[in-house]
Amino acid sequence: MFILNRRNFLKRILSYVPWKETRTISNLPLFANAVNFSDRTALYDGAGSYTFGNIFARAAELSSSISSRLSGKTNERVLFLCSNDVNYVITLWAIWMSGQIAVPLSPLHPVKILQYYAQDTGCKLLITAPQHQEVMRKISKTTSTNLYVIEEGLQKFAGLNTTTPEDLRGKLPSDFKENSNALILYTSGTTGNPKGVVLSHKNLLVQTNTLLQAWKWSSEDVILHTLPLHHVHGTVNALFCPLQIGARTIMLPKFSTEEVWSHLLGTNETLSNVDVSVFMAVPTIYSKLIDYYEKNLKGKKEDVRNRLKSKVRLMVSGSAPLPVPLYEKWLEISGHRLLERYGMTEIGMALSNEYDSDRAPGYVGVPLPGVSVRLSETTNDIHNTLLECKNESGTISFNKKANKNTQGELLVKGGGVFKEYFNKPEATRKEFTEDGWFKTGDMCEYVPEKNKFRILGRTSVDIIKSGGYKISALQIETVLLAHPDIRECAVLGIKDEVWGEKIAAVVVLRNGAEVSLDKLRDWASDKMPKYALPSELKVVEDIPKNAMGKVNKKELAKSTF
Ligand code: MCA
Ligand code: AMP
Repeated sequence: MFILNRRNFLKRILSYVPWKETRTISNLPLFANAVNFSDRTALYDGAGSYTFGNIFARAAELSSSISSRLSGKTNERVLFLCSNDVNYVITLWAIWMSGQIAVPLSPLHPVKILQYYAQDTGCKLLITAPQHQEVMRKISKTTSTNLYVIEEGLQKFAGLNTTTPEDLRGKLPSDFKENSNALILYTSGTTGNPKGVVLSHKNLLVQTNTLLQAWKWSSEDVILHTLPLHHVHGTVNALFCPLQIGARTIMLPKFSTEEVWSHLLGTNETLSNVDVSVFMAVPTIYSKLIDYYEKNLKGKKEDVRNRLKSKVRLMVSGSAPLPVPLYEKWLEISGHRLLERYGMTEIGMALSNEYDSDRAPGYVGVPLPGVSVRLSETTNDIHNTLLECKNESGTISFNKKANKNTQGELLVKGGGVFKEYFNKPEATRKEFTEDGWFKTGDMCEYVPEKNKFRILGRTSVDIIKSGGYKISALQIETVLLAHPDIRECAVLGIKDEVWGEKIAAVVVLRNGAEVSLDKLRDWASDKMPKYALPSELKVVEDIPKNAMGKVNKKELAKSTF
């Protein structure tokens, strides 16, 4: 399926024809496909607009520098920190073109976490844009890794339209293999440090092409991108899809309610002539957009609804449960039934409401094409299959008559499922059943009346989803326990209308000590990202435990908040 080698690549270039509207899904890896849309605009960011051809050409040039810095070696881990702009795409493609594995970093992460990623991946090169060089110099120093600061003006260069498809010929490394690793994204589990999820080029291609088909992308589309670029949602779903199909991306430097509304309504000062047709976000973003609408746009109710109905064709929600009231409120404002889907860093997207049929609030639909799911009764790590459902090229079938509600842990198989946790064979083994199903740790229900699945919640209370970010309660506890005044602590996810869950810390202090929430957040701010800082603090005399010495977090949440 993934058929890239030098000969095919050249063949593709030679068969280049000027762009025409297309829904053809390509099997070329993400960056190589750019030659099909060379003259088309790929991206708008705060500094300008860029064609596919120029991004490709600039990336090809950068890839040569990467190769020489790595003495021609391939398969090395290259960590890069760029803002949400064209530099990100150029750097990512350049890393891939030189045959390396890209590890995108987030400016939201403090130095300590970035250092951990550099050490854990055994990174051989750091790349950054000038605005992040101070942070990256620290990482470079402490990990003794070379740092490459891409020069100022990279954006300007990428905007120059001087490249022809012929110029692109032969830029691909000849040792590009079907199963080359492409990307490492970090994710938190219930135990230990964050793990690097290794996704191959083939995984990414399967994930991207599945969504292109299922959600009916075309090169006519324009997506408004406002998500972080170190997770699957902001990368595969919201960036790789448009890049792969030749569509355009408007990339915002960060989420802003005002900016998003201005693009959706066509009132943005610089891009008023570019109509957004696709939008993807986490439920917290929809909640914040609704809040802004209530305060600023309610008077233009009809205009807002008409505009969104006529210009936007697809609005997606995911990464966390979409509460039914939020779905309904958004429907009232925009006329759009949010398409909710379910995914995970390790598997990409697995379940999705169907583009053309009902979108049921509270449900995440059915397996995407190529995905199989199981609901399993799990006791002591023994998995008893209750129901199995697969989607083969759009045809959905069950292993038995599915005529009653069935609940179980969700297991997943498919071409998008990751290869491994980087350098952690034992952790990888633990996450799969013996017959190769990935254990998501999410409880799920099939409801025959709706003919759809819905997510019931995590099997572990120690995984918190806040603002769409997955956060390990145990990792926060480990940090807080290093505080000189904290003797004991339990970190909980407390239900919250805007954030989904808020992070709450219940602490027992050492004799005579006093700690306020603000001071605690200050102290922890160089140890964890801002979105993981507790936003509730309760000081207690004692944290109750059961006979096994374990805290019942559900009970603790009920009795404390
Ligand atoms: C920030 N604040 C918070 C939180 N985060 N308060 C409580 N809980 C939080 N989680 C506070 C800040 O301290 C600040 O307070 C104020 O809110 C604004 O902070 P800011 O950082 O500016 O927030 P924002 O820019 O409005 O961010 C909200 C956001 C962001 C856009 C929803 O959290 C976000 O980008 N989330 C998306 C995460 C994502 O992409 N997840 C996908 C992973 P003060 O003003 O007092 O300082 S999951 C995935 O990829 C799988 C595969 C999937 O299924 O998609
Ligand atoms: P992450 O590992 O950061 O990719 O987060 C994946 C987790 O997000 C899943 O295991 C689910 O718990 C949660 N998730 C993603 N999409 C949904 C959704 N539509 N409804 C409920 N939970 C979701």
